[in-house]
Amino acid sequence: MSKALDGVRILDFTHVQSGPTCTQLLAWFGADVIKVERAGEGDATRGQLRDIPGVDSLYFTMLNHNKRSITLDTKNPKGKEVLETLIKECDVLVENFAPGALDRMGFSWERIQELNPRMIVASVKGFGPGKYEDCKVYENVAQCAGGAASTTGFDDGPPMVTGAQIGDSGTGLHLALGIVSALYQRHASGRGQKVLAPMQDAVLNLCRVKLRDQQRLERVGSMQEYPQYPDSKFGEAVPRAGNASGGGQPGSILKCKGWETDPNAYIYFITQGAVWPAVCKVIGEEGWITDDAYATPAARLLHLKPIFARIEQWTMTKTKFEAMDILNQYDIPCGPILSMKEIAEEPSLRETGTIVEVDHPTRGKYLTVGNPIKMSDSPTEVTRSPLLGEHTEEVLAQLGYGKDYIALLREEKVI
Ligand code: CAO
Repeated sequence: MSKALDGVRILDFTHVQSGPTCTQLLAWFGADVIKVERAGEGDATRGQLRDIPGVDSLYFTMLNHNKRSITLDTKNPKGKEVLETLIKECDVLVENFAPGALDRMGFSWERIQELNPRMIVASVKGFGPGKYEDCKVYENVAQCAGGAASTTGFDDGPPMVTGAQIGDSGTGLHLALGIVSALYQRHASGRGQKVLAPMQDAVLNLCRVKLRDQQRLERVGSMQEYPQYPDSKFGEAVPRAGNASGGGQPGSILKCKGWETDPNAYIYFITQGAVWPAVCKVIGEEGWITDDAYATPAARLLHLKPIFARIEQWTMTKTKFEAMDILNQYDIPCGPILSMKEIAEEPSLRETGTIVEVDHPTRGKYLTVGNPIKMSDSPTEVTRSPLLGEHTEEVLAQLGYGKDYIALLREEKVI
């Protein structure tokens, strides 16, 4: 079956997480992704957080499926010449080097345009133009600079980063959308263009609701769905909201049976207005259906803490899965707090290909997250990540280099 991005060739100059997430998605949609790695070393993540000595780490393998790997010293004149050929032959160059690294290598936007005016040059950087544009950035720096950390955690605790890699993988997703849009525009314009996804901007985009709340706070002085309301004071900036829902329907994480020993025996419970009578019936507080202090969403905002404390008395009598089954009978929105162990074993995620088992020649079988985006005409088959330089000769031959020259490049450690 054909794939959405069949025929698109990506020169993948990415490393660590943000860039590789992007090019992995493009590979899953059918693009031929040629990962160019430093001769002898490769992507630093191959050797980071290793669980098996001498074997590509899960960090690397889980971010580089369905790609081909070539090694190339792009600072060597012969290596630069090979890179020029690749630029001429590919549609998109994706990179997430430190600011200025591509220019220092001799491949400015102008030079790339000279070589291939149709080339799309897509970059992840920590910051966009401005006073921080030259800074190197990793995940948590982006979470802090993009507004996520100041708005995550509890009011009486420090700023908190989240386990979801919104700085790296979140930016990679944004960049992928920019690339496919630029490919689409190229059909009409015939030209490539620069695509930039700064990590700070991508995190802020995902924190959009908190900038909404900043403006509400400035206008109104408080926000009734926040746990600070009505007892504590609000300051000048959006406070950390603990586990309160970010939307118009109050929600909280509540203990379930077994919470004393299981750190994940919790459920997220949303007291959606439409199902309030059902909530009252389930927890045995039918009087709250008509009691003026509880009957309307506005009245309930004054008592959210005692309301959730009462609901928790009920959830603590059930496991998170029992509570989920009962609450779903009444259409009450809720969700169990699933551990990574439970997710890894979840049959429905296996069936949809979101959790996939992959075989690797040196590591053996491992679990990975497959393509979370499902397309009816472009199915994804997850194949293993390449070994370092596994496709160097294959790709160079495709580019027209003969066996003797490839041997010379190897001898001179260009590849
Ligand atoms: N051949 C020869 N040299 C190569 C090469 C190759 N195939 N591939 C890379 N290099 C060189 C680069 O040209 C650069 O050289 P200069 O410093 O002389 O310009 C050098 O390798 C190091 O590249 P780097 O600065 O990008 O790598 P780093 O480990 O020092 O920094 C990171 C890593 C992530 C902090 C930085 O790349 C960065 O800020 N990237 C943008 C933001 C980003 O994507 N961050 C997310 C990373 S995931 O958490």
